Amino acid sequence: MAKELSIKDLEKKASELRIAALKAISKAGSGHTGSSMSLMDALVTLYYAGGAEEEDYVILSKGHGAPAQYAILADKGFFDKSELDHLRQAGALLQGHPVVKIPGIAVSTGSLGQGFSVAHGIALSLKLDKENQKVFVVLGDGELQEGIVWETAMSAAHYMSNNLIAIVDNNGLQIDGSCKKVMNVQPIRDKFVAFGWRVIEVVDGHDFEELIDAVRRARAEERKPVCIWCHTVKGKGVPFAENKVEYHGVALSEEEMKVAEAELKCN
Ligand SMILES: Cc1ncc(C[n+]2csc(CCOP(=O)(O)OP(=O)(O)O)c2C)c(N)n1
Ligand SMILES: [Mg+2]
Repeated sequence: MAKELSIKDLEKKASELRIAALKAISKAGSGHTGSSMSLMDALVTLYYAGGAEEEDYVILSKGHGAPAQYAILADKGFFDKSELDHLRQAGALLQGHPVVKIPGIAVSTGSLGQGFSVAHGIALSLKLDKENQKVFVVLGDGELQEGIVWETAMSAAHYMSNNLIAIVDNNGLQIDGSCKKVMNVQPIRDKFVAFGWRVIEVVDGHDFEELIDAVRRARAEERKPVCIWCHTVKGKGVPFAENKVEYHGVALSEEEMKVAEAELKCN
């Protein structure tokens, strides 16, 4: 079980990890800046305040947000922190999307939607083995446009997979525009409820108190798979990149990195 951290500690940890992820992307010269920032607080909650460190699965179905999870896994000692300096280099351990050869990564992801279905497969196998672990799986809102997401949602409700907890990183943006404009995914709550899920809304997906409470409630659900529907800000923590689709998959320049680091250190 993770050691109890105060809300202040969690905020500090998240800022440090944001800097680590941004530096790795910046050094690589490519990677998903906005996407990694928007899911960081949900991941920090799971790894540092949700008990997911040892016993549970944390699967990034939106695999392009990998730098956030890499920064956490390095901090947790799954591999050496120096690996972050080689992100996306040919032959390096840490590639742009998670792969199972990386310690701490259970499922290779990147093709949107697939991680969700594999996560449900793992949840089903845990039930068969009468294991109590939970499977947390993080999806982007644009990712919900994939058909496989709804096939998984339907089967998880059918099999009453209450050990599957989907976290939807609802930042409103996709790769090249708003989700609403590309293909509207709302109303997300109504869709999951119609498919037989319990939905827990997190109004501020960067508020640790709210996130911790949502994870606690999700863990207690006895019959249904749970969707933690988090309203987030793409690029969160880097003011000039917040809510800017232009920073979806772009590395910060050295100059931008300095500004971002100074901002994050003030938090
Ligand atoms: C099957 C598939 N189609 C397209 C892509 C290309 N792609 C990568 S990220 C992305 C946008 C994802 O948006 P969202 O799920 O909202 O994630 P965010 O970056 O906003 O967190 C797309 C279309 C992909 N990785 N997989
Ligand atoms: Mg999005």
